[in-house]
Amino acid sequence: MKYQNPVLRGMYPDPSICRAEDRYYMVCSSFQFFPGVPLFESTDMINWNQIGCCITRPSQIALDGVRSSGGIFAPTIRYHQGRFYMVTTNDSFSENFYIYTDDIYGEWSDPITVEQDGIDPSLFFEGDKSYFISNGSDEKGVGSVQMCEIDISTGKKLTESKILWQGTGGRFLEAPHVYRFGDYYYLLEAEGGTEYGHMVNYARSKSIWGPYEAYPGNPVLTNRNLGGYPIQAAGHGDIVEDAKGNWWFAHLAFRQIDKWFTFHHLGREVCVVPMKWREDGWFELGINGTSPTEVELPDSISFAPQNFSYEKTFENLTRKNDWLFLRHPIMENYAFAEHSLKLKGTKVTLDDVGTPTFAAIRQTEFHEDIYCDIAPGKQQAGICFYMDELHHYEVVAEGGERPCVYLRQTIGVLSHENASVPFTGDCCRIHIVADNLQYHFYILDTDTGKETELGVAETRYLSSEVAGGFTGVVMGLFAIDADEKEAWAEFTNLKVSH
Ligand code: 6LW
Repeated sequence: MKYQNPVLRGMYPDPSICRAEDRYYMVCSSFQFFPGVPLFESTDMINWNQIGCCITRPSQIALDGVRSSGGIFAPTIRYHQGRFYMVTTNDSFSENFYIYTDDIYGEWSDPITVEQDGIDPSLFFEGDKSYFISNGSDEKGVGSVQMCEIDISTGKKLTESKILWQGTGGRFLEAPHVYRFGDYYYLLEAEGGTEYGHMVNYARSKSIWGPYEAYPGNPVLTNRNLGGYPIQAAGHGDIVEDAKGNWWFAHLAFRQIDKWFTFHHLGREVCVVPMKWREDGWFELGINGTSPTEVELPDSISFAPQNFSYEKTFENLTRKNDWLFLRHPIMENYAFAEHSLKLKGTKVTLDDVGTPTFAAIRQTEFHEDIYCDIAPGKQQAGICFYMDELHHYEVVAEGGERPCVYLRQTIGVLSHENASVPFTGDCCRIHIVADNLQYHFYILDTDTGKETELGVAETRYLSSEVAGGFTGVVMGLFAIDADEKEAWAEFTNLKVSH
């Protein structure tokens, strides 16, 4: 049977996976968004179902004033003696911490910090010992994997941090994980930067503290030589043996927008590839060391068929899993109802490193068809494709005496507004057609069915290659009110289809 990569689409970067009996769990990074660290469950490693987020309380994470792509960096999830641990970095405060839960469907603990620097922390448990691993650098600034033993009940270090391995010389050594498989400890990491040169390397040792011997076939996985291939930047990932003895590697990658358009705007996504053991105790990842768009597995490995089509509406999107907010949202400004969302704008705009009234969902496919009715009330309200505060496109509807709607595009310090189009009544219907290269924005006259184009915007200026950073595009409903009149805008009939 065949499956398609990415298995999880849209901004779900830096995956980490673990097994608890016959179920698999995955977490991803979330940066300045709240709630943080989305959490998924799977029974077959191919189909992933979101069951919540690990960070659900503002008290678990400092996000105020955190710049875009700051905040929560790569997490690791581990299951040990009936307890789940999620360890990550708040990069904006250079703080490594973990939280835990005994109920994967419930709330997670408050954070426990660990005094080891570096990013991409991981945990390894052996017997009653707990090890804390992260990237770091030596006194000359050369990237390294470092580890210490900790007391898992307090986070206190029980040993000094020691450098285990310095990788293969690629830039940005990150995503280290330590495993014990058979006689060896295996140390996996990623190098090359989370871009087109991304790759996975590993080494092994009979002692956890090393010395580690590099796999002679490194990089064990990379798409860096597949120029123009739809999936690029295969790297940063994690290994799991499933309950039937099959081995898997889940990792980040992105889809570039076209063969000769080396841009990606949907963020880093999750691919899964098989892992194969060799007789000499080394392993191989992927298909000939690459991560393809389609993987054929032997019939003995069964999984449910994938379904990539969707229709997202107010009725089926959930607060728990789907809606994202910037930093620490002021929830009194949001009224979620079964068939609508009402928003109360403040003077915080989409250009600010603050918390505008903005409820977003990830854009998960290049091609999307979007409808929404907007009643702006006495403020500005609209739909925004948001990469960061400097890169976003939005349809803005304005109420008042002369209701109108227009397209605004912000690309760095450039801001452009297309001509506005008037509408009658309180409400306008917006239609947006997204493809890999462009967004087309329309206002639709519901009486005549006639569409008037508001403008066209190019996806590439919302890409990571233009904007920088580690996030991807989200589509948000927003309200802005410079006078803070306590007015409400209402959104109804949202339909996002693919
Ligand atoms: C993450 C690092 C990386 O912590 O990007 O691909 C950083 N890798 O491992 C932010 O996602």
